[in-house]
This record gives sequence, C-alpha cells and structure tokens, in this order.
Amino acid sequence: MTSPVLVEERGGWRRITLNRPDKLNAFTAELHRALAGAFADAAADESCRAVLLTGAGRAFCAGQDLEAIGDDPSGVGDLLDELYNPLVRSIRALPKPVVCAVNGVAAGAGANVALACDIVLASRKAKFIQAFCKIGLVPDSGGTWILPRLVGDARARALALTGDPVSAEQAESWGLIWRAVDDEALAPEAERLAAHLATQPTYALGLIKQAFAASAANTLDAQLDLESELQRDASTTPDYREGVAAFAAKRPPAFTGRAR
Ligand code: T3D
Repeated sequence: MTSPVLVEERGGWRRITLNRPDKLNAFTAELHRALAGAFADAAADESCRAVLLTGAGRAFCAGQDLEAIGDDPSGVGDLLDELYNPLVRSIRALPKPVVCAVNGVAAGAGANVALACDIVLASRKAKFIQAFCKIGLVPDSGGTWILPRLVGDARARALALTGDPVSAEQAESWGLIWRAVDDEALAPEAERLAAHLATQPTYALGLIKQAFAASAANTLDAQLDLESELQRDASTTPDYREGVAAFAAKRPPAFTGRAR
C-alpha cells in the first residue's frame, strides 16, 4: 500500500511529502499518524538539521478529508485535540527549522499547517483558502491565532469570514508567507534553503524559534529578559565560538549544530 507520507533523507535535512495526490493530500487519521511519526523522527535525529514539508501532485493539502469524516460530527473536536493540535505544536516546537514548499492549493487545515512552518515558500499557482466557513466550521490548526499576527485583524477576519482564496503573490505581499516563486523554481529553491539551513548553527536556530514562540504572549520587558537568557545559552555553544573564529579568519564557518 502507498504510504500517505514520504520521507526522504537528504544529507543533513529531510523532505516530508504529503502523499495522497488523488485527494489533494487531504488529512486522514492515517496520514496524521504517519506525519506525526515523521516529525518525531526528525526531532529525535540529531543529524537532521532542517525539514522541508511539501505535497505530492498538484496540491499542497486540502485540509481534513471530508469523506473520511462521514456524517457523524461527534468526533470533530476530538480530531483537533488528538491530531491537528499536536501536529501544529510539534512543528512549532521542533528545535530546527521547518521550510514549507506550498506546491498548489492549501485549504482549511492544510493552509494553517503550512503557515505554522517557519519559512513558507509557495509556487505562483498555489492559493491559500480558509475554507472552514464554507462548510460551517471555524478556522482551526492555529488559524485564528496566526492569521491576525501575520496579516493583521482586518485581512484575517475577511479571509476567515469569506473563505476567499489568496494567491501566492498576494500572500507574499501581505506577509502571509516568505516568498512566491515560479512553479518550476519552487522545489529547487526550497531544497536550497533547507540544505543551507542544515549547515547553520541548529541549536541557536532552535533558540530563535523559542524566542519567537514566547514573544506572542510576552511584554517587551519579559522578552528582553528571555533574550538575555537565550543569548547566554547560545554563547556557550561551539557554534558561537566557530562563528566568531571564522569571522576573524575571513573563512566560512563550519557549524556542528550542537549545543555542547
Ligand atoms: O473534523 C473536522 O472536520 C475538523 C477539522 C477540520 C479541518 C479542515 O481542514 S476543514 C476544511 C476541509 N477542507 C475543505 O473544505 C476544502 C475542500 N476542497 C475544496 O474546496 C477544493 O477541493 C479545493 C479548493 C481544495 C481544490 O479545488 P479543485 O477544483 O482544484 O479540486 P477538486 O476537483 O475540488 O478536488 C479534486 C479531488 O480531491 C476531488 O476528488 P475526485 O472527485 O477527483 O475523486 C475532491 O473530492 C477531492 N478533495 C478535495 N478536497 C477534499 C477532497 N476529498 C476529501 N476531502 C477534501 N477536503
């Protein structure tokens, strides 16, 4: 049987591909379980220093598989508690960068899982759709948290209340994503970025993720304190010493990514 998630080792980073192209990579429980396993493996493997998430076929992900849900609405909240929320948390908590290459439509939870990643590239044919309201649901997978933070309240509300699609170019100009790129450039560009990140001071990149995670709830004062704490930690790493030594010697740094 074809696996709903493909994992490819790429020398320091790995590509995780949602693989139900006939159903636009819509989430089933099986896909969720495979994806959770792939992220857990990436977290546990010290040699993996970056992750690239993408979709097979013409779509990134159409959100929840609406056929798999059937007519019984009783498990909908449970699905979020058991599958979607842990997924978003695991992406955000992964102490290494996650690049998302949005290769086509990203709808519903598919859009919000993409937006949970650290750096989002999208092909010009991609679009982002907060499709929830079209079926009488509420944006989930962190959508009501991340959208206003990325694009502001006015745009976030309109996107959530209308379910109108946003093109990749519009998403870039609004700050919803990092960059829109030509269709044929998406894979090489995302791979180049993941490969670059995999050579960087991974432990410090993980601390940067921690700082951004905390900043959403912190006062400036609290954030300044946190930055001092994280900077102390970062400055004890071999990568900090290597970064400074390489700068002084005018040579490229060779980072290990390790904390100690
Ligand atoms: O439990 C819970 O529900 C809570 C969790 C909710 C999280 C959510 O994500 S809710 C939102 C669910 N997603 C949607 O509502 C999006 C539904 N899909 C669409 O609106 C459209 O398919 C797209 C805009 C994404 C793409 O449109 P288009 O015209 O490019 O493709 P298509 O023809 O509609 O779809 C192609 C095939 O994929 C088609 O199958 P077929 O007829 O060729 O056998 C279609 O049924 C299937 N497909 C697309 N989306 C889903 C799906 N099958 C199951 N579930 C889907 N979400």
